[in-house]
Amino acid sequence: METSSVAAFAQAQQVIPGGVNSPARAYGAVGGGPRFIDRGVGSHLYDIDGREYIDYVCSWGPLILGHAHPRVVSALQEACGKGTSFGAPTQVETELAELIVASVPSIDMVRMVNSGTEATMSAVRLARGFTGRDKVLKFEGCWHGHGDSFLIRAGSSALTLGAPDSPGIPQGVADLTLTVAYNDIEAVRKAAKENSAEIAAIIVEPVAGNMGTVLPHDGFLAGLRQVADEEGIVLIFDEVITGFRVGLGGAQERFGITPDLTCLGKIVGGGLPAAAYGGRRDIMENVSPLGMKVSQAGTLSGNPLAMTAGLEQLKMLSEPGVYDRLERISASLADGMAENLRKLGLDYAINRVGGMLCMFFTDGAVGDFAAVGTVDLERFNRYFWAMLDRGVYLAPSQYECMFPSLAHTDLDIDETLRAHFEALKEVH
Ligand code: KE4
Repeated sequence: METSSVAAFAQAQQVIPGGVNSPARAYGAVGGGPRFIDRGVGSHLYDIDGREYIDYVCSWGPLILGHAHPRVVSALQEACGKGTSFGAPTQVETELAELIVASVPSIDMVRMVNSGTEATMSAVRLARGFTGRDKVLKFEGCWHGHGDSFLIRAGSSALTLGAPDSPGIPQGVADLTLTVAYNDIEAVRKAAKENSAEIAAIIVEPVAGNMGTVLPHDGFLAGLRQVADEEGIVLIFDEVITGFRVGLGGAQERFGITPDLTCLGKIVGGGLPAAAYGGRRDIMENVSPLGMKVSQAGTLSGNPLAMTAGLEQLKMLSEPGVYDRLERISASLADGMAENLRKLGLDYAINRVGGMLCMFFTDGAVGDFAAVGTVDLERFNRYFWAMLDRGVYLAPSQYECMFPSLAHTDLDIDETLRAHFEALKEVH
């Protein structure tokens, strides 16, 4: 079999739609084709042609400790020898649940699932069951996975009416999803009044990570909390990205706002398929088999391997000084990028919270989806390839984040900043 990624991609496309098991990996946004990866070690990836990269995708967030961390690998090796899945409770599930409850301020009880999509779908179903209401309010530019209720964009109507964002989504589902501008608390208040007593949940990324990195404006999250309290709406923080990324307690701890439910994913599985939803005990005690018995189930939910990897990773993240180190690594990267922009006379925005950041190919501040819409995608795409050719592995989209890990060294940062400067010069 040819070893080139080109040949591997052609072969994969014969039997897998687009040759990938998640569309973003197909490089559709940036053109060309993906590099097939052979292995990852620490902060580096190696493709099947032996090329080495400094990795800022880190599997789209999960590998906050870097690839193949020795403690995670050895814990998994031991767990594998005891069997990979039983479909019966194991104590490692309880251990991980207890650590999540101890780490995330708003979580009294938590249910493990297999993906962030499952977590958000389940949290919304639970909010609908708990409130007896049908509508969900979400925000432009936020991604909550591929559940039907989320694949809705703000329709052509003035503000909020939903329109399917994918074939296969019934209009009836779209009619139940309201979408407003991120950071526009007045739009939220207006939608809540216009749909009074009909909204089950507000779901939000407390720091948006799917339109690049966009921070909540002062008062936005507190405003959501106030509207939810006034209107009897369940406030769901989708912390699939921010959970354990912007701090051990996630964005809710960093910004001091307590949601009713929280969705976790990525980091919580230590690189294996695991996610979770949890929150207020009086709500969670309605998840089947308890209370109202809101249905949710899964053959591999809480499987021992993912629990083992997630537990080992979260134990290491719980050690003193870890987030100070991640802050130092991430700040040195962002500050160096900003210095490069200054040297080149460029006024691009760099948004960062903890270990998630994004540089936008547009001048001036980027605080909402509309501002993100002004980026120069063609120039980003050329920059993406200029960085890849210099051994820096970024997400193939302007609408994703850079995720430094605790494995990134000062040398990695220096080499990244050198590539960044050269790549910016090349595309301007
Ligand atoms: P998954 O189903 O992909 O595990 O999680 C869905 C999800 C939910 N919520 C947020 C805030 C998310 O960012 C995601 C998934 N993130 C994308 C890209 N940022 C994963 C990459 C992909 O789709 O391949």
